[in-house]
Parts: sequence; structure tokens; C-alpha cells
Amino acid sequence: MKIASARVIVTCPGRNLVTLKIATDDGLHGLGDATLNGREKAVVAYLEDHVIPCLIGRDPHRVEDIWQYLYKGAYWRRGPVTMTAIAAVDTALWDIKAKAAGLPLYQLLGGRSRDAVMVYCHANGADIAEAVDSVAAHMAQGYKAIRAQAGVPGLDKVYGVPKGGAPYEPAEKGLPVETVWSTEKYLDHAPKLFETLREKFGFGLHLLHDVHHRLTPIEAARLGKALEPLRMFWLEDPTPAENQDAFRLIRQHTVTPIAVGEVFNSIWDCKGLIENQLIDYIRATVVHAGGITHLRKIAALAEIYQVRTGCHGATDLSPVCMGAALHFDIAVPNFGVQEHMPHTAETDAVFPHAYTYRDGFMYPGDTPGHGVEIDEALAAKYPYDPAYLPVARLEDGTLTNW
Ligand code: EZ4
Ligand code: CO
Repeated sequence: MKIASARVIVTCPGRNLVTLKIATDDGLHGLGDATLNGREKAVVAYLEDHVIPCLIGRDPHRVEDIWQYLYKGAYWRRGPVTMTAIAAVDTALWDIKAKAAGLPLYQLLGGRSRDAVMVYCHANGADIAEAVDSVAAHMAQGYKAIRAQAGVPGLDKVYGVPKGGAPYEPAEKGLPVETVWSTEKYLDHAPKLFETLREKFGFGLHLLHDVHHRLTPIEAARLGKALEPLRMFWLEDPTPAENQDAFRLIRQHTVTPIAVGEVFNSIWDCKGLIENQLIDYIRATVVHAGGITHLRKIAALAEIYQVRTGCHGATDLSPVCMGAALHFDIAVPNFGVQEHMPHTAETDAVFPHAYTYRDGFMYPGDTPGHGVEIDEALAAKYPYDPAYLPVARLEDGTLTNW
């Protein structure tokens, strides 16, 4: 079997999504997600100009060798654009291999380690009362694990909280919007949200919260300590992770479990955090961390330190990534939880898929491959439409982490 062709498909059924489609000379094809939110075209060019020409004629069964070829062969290693492009190729090749075997992808990853994949959803509200209602509504949909975010008094726009009660969507049309952030206002308010949620719903529900890189290590330690009696499932991205030692400071002060890694693109971002047992959940996922091949290596390193997986799963990760992630999740021994932000009906129509949600859990399905396809005619009706994540400034105008 040989790779006969490869194409990049860009579509915007509500948000921009990039898909790599690889076809073989014997009529099989595989899909890989190549979406890098707000930097979509950089990955498109990387694939079209530098990767696809090298793929034609290769044996698609040599998944590991092609991964090494694209990683070591580029000389310039790692980085989000490179690793997203490699991930797209890798995911498409695993899809082809599983289709050639006539098996769902998870069977090639060692088979199921569990019956179902626990997912967490997003609840949010302009204030605590609205966030409480949103958590109740998601509990009614069966979710066992819920991320809660609430507006902060005195701040106009807060991460994870859309205007008008709509589902949160990470990216807005046009150039980046500027928002104002105050750590002081947030830090006093955040514990009140979780105190209220525990009073209302008790401790039988997993509660999660995303700090979204906003705090310094000592501020994050203070928040972790304040949340300790509320027994969080995790506190996500408490501080930026370029300096891995920052997490030691958080760890010294609190037993609130820590999750990090949605922006990581290789095992080298994870290494110190895992080996020094500074985190509890690693959030790297298929599309941004080098595909199934590389994510398995990250998970294997995490496994020996009892760090569990918690794959990023926002809507800017396409259904192709979600499908592949669910096969990984159901197979990997040290699975923790999977993020689930449902895609719009338009997106689901462009990407018909075998995976399903039922009562707080998701299932990858048993279709050969990862079980996600693309309706190219429908995809063509939604052309690329520039959209970006916001930026954040402090109240004095200083640019800070969004
Ligand atoms: O900001 O996916 O946990 N989820 C998140 C997301 C990220 C976006 C970035 O593209 O933090 O909302
Ligand atoms: Co996050």
C-alpha cells in the first residue's frame, strides 16, 4: 500500500477547522485534525508546502517511521505549528491502518481498558446564581463532572463566560478583542462560586475549574488552598507552564489536584512536571501533541508517576480530534477524564461520526478507523472566516496572559 494523495480541507461551520485527508493507492483514506485556533493558515501552509510532497509514495503502515521522519527530518523540532501538522498526518495514518485491519482504532492501541469514557462539560454564568443554574442543567443531562466558570463583579468579560448565556466558544470573528483582567477581583470571588456549588449540590459531583494561566505561582497556591475544603476534581492551568518549577511552589502549599498541558506540544513540555510529580492530570491531546503516536508516549511516562490523562476537548479541536481522542481514552490505562464541549449541529453535519454521548460518558463506536468522516460538499459551503482568541490587559493597560 502507498500514499497516493493528501489534501488539506479548511471549513468554517461556525468556527474554522482544518482537516488533512490522506488517500492510498488501494482506495483507503484517513483523516487527521490539523486545527490550531487563530493560526490555522500556518498549519495549512506547513502541510501543503513542506509535508504533503514528502508523503507521496510512502507506505502508510509505517506510522512510527513517518512520525520520526517528520520530527527529526525537519531538523527544527517541536513547536505548535510543526506538532499540529505531524499530528494530522499521524492521526490520518492510524485511521488508515485501523481501516485496513477492519478494526476500531482502540483495538490497535491494546483494546478497551474501560467500558466508557467519563467526560466533563462546561457550565458558566454571568454571576454565581446563573452558574449554579447552568450546573443544574448539565447535571440533568447526566454529566458526572462539570467545569464551572462565573463572571467576576467589576470585570466586563471573563474567560469561559459568554455574553447572553450562550455556550462558551473559544475565538471570535475578526481581529483579537481586548479584555480587561484583575487578579485581585477574581481571587476573592472564585472560591465563593465553589462554596455555593457544594452547598447546593453536595460532594457527589466532580467539580473542575480553569484558571486559564492567569495567576502567579503564589496566587495559584492561595486559590488552591482556599478551594481545598471544596475538594475539586482539578484546578486547571493555574499559572503559565513554561517554567515548570513554578508548579513546585503551588504543590508545596496545596493538595488541590492540578491539571495542565492543553498548550503543550511535546513530551518535553511534560517531562519535569510529571517526573517531579508536580501535577495530577496531563491535558495534552491528539491534535496539538503530535498525534496518537506521541500522546501514547506522554501517557506512558505519566503512568509510572500515577499522573492521569485529561485531554483538552474544546470546540476548536475538531470532531476528528474528538474521535481519535476517544479511542485513545478508552484504551489508555491511566485515563482520568475527557473534556467535552459539544460541537454545533452544523459542525456535526460536516463531520459525520461514530462516537456518542450518553449519561455523562462518551463511546468511540466500533466503526473501523477512528470513526469520523468529512462531508466535503457540505464543508465547501463554509469558507474560512478569520477569528481569533481575545487578548487580556490588566486594569492599567499592561498586556497579560489570556
Ligand atoms: O482556551 O481551546 O479548557 N479549555 C480551554 C479552551 C482554550 C481554547 C484555546 O483555543 O482552556 O477554552
Ligand atoms: Co483550559
